[in-house]
Amino acid sequence: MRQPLIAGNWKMNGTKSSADALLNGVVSGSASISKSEIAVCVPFPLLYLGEQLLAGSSVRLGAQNVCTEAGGAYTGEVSAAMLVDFGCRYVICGHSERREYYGETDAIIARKLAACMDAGMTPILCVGETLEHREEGRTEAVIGSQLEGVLSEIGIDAFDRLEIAYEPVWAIGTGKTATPEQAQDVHVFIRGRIAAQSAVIAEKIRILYGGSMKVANARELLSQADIDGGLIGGASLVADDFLAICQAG
Ligand code: 3PY
Repeated sequence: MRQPLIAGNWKMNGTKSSADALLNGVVSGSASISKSEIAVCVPFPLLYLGEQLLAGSSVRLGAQNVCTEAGGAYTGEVSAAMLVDFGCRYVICGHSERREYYGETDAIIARKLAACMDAGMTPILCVGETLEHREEGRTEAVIGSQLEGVLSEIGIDAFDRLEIAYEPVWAIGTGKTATPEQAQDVHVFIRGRIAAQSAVIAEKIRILYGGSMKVANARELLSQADIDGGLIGGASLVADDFLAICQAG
């Protein structure tokens, strides 16, 4: 059995005071939730606060990006070792917003995955198709190629140490959500791609759904056999909503 992972992706939101309230709310509500593993991926400047406030709770801390390089003259970047130093367990890699706005390719994403794993963290690899891809019937081709693009760099064994999030780009920040059946179909496809190389890893790996998962649709999405959790955008910024999704996991 794969324990569901519900990870909040705060994106570029939060101040010290709003984060303080949100983290405290999540920590106190999490005490009564044992079904799901819970994580919050906060912006870099809030990591220190996250480390302090999550200490002693079961809520894990995560980041939303990492540098491909280990250290040195890379102005503005943050290394995997720095994230470990701040208590990070998870790092979101290859979110569609980073692929689209910051030109992250599969090769760059593969190096970020490797940097996280070398430092002992668990990356969450995001894959997903645009509306255009879906309408052209290219969903599986696009996701297959995103998976292949990293598999060819890091190898199948590395998939034992990461999580995958299927995030249809057309459902991100749009309020649209894939139907449970649409999401389940893609999750089955992803698991099948991994099973073609390792049945053992395919059975173990958690595949989360992301893309406007909210209280109203979480239970139905999370009840699908191959949906092993969620990567939660906007709803992770409201403690009660995020906790209700964790409860549904
Ligand atoms: C969303 O739900 O909008 C996300 O992008 C989650 O990562």
